[in-house]
Amino acid sequence: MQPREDFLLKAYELGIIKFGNFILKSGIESPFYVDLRPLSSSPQLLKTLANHLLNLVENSPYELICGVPYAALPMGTTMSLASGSPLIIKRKENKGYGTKRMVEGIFQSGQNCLLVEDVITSGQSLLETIAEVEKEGLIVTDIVVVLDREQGGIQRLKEKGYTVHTLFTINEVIELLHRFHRLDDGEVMRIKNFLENPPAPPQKKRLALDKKKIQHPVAKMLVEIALKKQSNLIVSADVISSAELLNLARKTGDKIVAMKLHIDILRDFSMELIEELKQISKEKDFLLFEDRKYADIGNTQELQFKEGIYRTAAWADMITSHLIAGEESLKVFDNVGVVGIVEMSSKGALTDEYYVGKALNAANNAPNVMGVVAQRKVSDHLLLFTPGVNFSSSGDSKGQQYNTPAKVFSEYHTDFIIVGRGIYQSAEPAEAAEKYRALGWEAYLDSLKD
Ligand code: 5BU
Repeated sequence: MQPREDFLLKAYELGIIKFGNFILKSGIESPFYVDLRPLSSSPQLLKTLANHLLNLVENSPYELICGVPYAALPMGTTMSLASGSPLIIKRKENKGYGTKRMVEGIFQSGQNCLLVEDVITSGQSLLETIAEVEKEGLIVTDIVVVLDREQGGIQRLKEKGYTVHTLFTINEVIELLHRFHRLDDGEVMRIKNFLENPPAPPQKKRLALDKKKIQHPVAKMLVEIALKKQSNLIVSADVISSAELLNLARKTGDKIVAMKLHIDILRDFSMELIEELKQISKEKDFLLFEDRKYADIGNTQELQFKEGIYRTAAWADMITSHLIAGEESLKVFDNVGVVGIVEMSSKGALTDEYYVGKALNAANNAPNVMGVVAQRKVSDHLLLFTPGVNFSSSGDSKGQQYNTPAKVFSEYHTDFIIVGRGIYQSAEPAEAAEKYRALGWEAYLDSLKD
């Protein structure tokens, strides 16, 4: 018996592959289930596996090793111990607790990092990990995988130019287990049939917005409007006169879920304007969102929110607030949905990884926070708002940086796009809003397919 075969049979005895009926994460019913985590319970087998994996990559140019969490972490560690190549750790997600970066360890930009993965299916999670590792300035050329489920993942990675080394394919595992009498003919037939004709995953009936564990009443209202209007669009009405503002509200009101305001840039603010705006927002069913970006101690924020000439507390459904003053200072925003600023769109923004983690922590702890502004997916239960969206421009001369709706929905998994100049500076704001609504919604639906 070859050493690889011996390893596989021993690993099988540990329970790394089970046969029967299993519902996978995708909703597909599978006749087998693979879980390599029990390997850590046998240090000897883990060592043997690490040596097999190291043999596969002996001619690869890596300087660092990174195991994709969690199952491949012990594998990467064991490979690091056996080879002497340093290990780096990629966090599974930035949950906002603590302050850590996405990749931990000592490394320099430009170093080549070998990724280690336990099982590859569609390749999606590996692609996401690669993107994060590359974002740190590391170079990924080679990936080593213990088991390929032969569902297109390897192909996807190869198309993107990565070299993938696999220890076993699922067909090979089935054949080996059959040859060594761990599987009978009937089971092999059933599994091969499944592998050759993989069933389509059940249709996702619910939208991502629906699935978020949304608690805040204003967030619920916003999502209801979004689903009704099939729109993820918030228009940023950065105009300086009441007439322009009301005109924009009338023209775009049907297409949007909320109108975002900087009420203090108006030259002719009045409470009458607010009354008219409220009337239009009721008729056309959108929320009023004051982008005030509070950033002070609670007492001052309360005065700014409730007093002064704008009396924001009296009319805004939603407001933005920086989180820099800490969660206690957010308590003063009652009867309104707070959108916390976690990360800004402008070039050179100081909202780095460290800040994002701390800000998210504060946002998660404040019950009146309904969502956050960021340029990436940050949370499963807070709504994500992304400004800096424009079809036709890549930025302005004052630091703004733009992305297309397709990019922010597919890469950041945003919930709502915020568009200012792309709409209000257009010759036909109503048409522009419809374009951002329709193409934005399409990009959003597309992003749910992965
Ligand atoms: P634009 O015209 O689409 O660039 O307007 C973007 C709006 O979003 C504008 O009102 C900004 O104040 C707001 N904004 C932003 O652009 N980037 C950020 O990170 C935050 C807010 Br927070």
